[in-house]
Amino acid sequence: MGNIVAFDLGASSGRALLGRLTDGRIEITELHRFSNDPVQVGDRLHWDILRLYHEIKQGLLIAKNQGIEVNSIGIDSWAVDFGFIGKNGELVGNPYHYRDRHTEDIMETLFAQIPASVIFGRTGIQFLQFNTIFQLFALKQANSPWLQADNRFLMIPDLLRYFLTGEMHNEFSNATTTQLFNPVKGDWDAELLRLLDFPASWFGDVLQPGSQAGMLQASVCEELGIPSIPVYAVAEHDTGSAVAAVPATDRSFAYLSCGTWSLMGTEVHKPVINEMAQKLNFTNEGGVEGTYRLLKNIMGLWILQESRRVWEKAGKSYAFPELVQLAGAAQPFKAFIDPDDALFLAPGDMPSRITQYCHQTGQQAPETVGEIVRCILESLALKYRYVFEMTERLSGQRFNGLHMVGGGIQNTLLCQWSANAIGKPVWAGPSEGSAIGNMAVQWIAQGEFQDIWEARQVIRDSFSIITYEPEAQDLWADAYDQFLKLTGMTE
Ligand code: ADP
Ligand code: LRH
Repeated sequence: MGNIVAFDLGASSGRALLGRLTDGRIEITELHRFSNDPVQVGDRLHWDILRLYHEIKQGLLIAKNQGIEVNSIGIDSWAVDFGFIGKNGELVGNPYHYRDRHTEDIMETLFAQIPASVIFGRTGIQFLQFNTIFQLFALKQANSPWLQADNRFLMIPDLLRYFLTGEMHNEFSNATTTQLFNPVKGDWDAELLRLLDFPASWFGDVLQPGSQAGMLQASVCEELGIPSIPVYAVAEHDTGSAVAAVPATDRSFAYLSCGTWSLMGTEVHKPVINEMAQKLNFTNEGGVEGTYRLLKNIMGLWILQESRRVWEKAGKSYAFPELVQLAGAAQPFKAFIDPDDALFLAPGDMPSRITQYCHQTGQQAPETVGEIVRCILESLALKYRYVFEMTERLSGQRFNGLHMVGGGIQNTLLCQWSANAIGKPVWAGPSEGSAIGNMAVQWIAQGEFQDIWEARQVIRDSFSIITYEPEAQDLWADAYDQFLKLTGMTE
């Protein structure tokens, strides 16, 4: 099938990539890239959903103006966030950002009503304060006018797809991240909805990745001057798409999807829902072809993004490569943070929070920009080792290396340090994992690939994968001991 377009919306930026299959190779061309800027209104934090919709239409327009006839599209985005569609078919309110503070401290309140073990047992999803379940609970506690029984719940890509097609569907991979979906039953968890007093009528049919989810509606075609084309439900959770694009050869593999977040884990065929998974706070997110992602969230390059934003506000702009270079020149292992400390979740002044963390843990805080970036990157690499070993323990597998995909692999220092920290090779690529996984699912649906493993083979043949062999392992092993001690983590 000629030209397909993947719209991949990350928490920091969105892009429209054109994909073509030529002689058994994938060729991608960037049509459009745009920043994704959260909008603070009063003390609430929102996504700019209409701007994102506008940028999607811009992507389609750019394709048209380049004379490209697009045959199908798919949209993926970050997980957990949502909006409601009212009885009149219109969006009710502007979706909140998962970093909005309305779910701070709410987990315990909900656990007083429904024990954590019951929620985990029914969903297999890790506890993160911003999961949809907690966001909806917070809205309910605040008597939000969004929560009319006849409104329809749609997640971000569901919403954008609805704007394009006029059809309302919930997509599976993203639905699992709500922590309201039962992977064993394969449907929304009726019992949890009952216990929470969430009307089942909010939730619709759940489409598997690869289902056709409608056609561009007439008003969109008219506005853009393009013919109607199919819109596919892909793995609409960006991490689901990223993992679909991991160019693994071995069926047992470990991955790290490295962007705003770092998502590390392995692919399994049955959700792992047991005491150990709950204790280690691992998740089982739905993927393509009946797979699950047994993984753990790590705060990721968010801390670096926010530091950069703070420096920029203070009049000092740094490009990412410049920050990497400054880190490379700074003193190694000067200070460590646990990137997943609650201090680093909300937007704000990360350099000051790192100082606060260091003082609380009896360390000398990093001072220069290079030292701060080095502290963030080294701490991330060390946290990767921690989670890599947990993944091995929980899945009962041993991995001979780590696949890294996502924009973060452009940070070659982070890739090298990750290899050093885990003491195994890192295979980095492709950097546009989510968009490529989005395309792969469209091509499978269209019969171009037999299954995800054939797609992975073609991805491997089409993109350069860089191998980072571990170096300086003694130094990194010592640093790991220090890291565990100073951050209070136990093995
Ligand atoms: P998301 O999809 O979550 O918005 P991306 O996958 O686009 O995130 O990755 C963004 C991250 O990649 C940035 O936070 C930055 O740390 C890193 N990055 C992007 N470009 C570069 C670069 N040229 N050099 C080093 N790091 C980069
Ligand atoms: C990464 C991601 C991640 C979720 C978070 C909200 O973009 O989708 O998998 O936990 O955003």
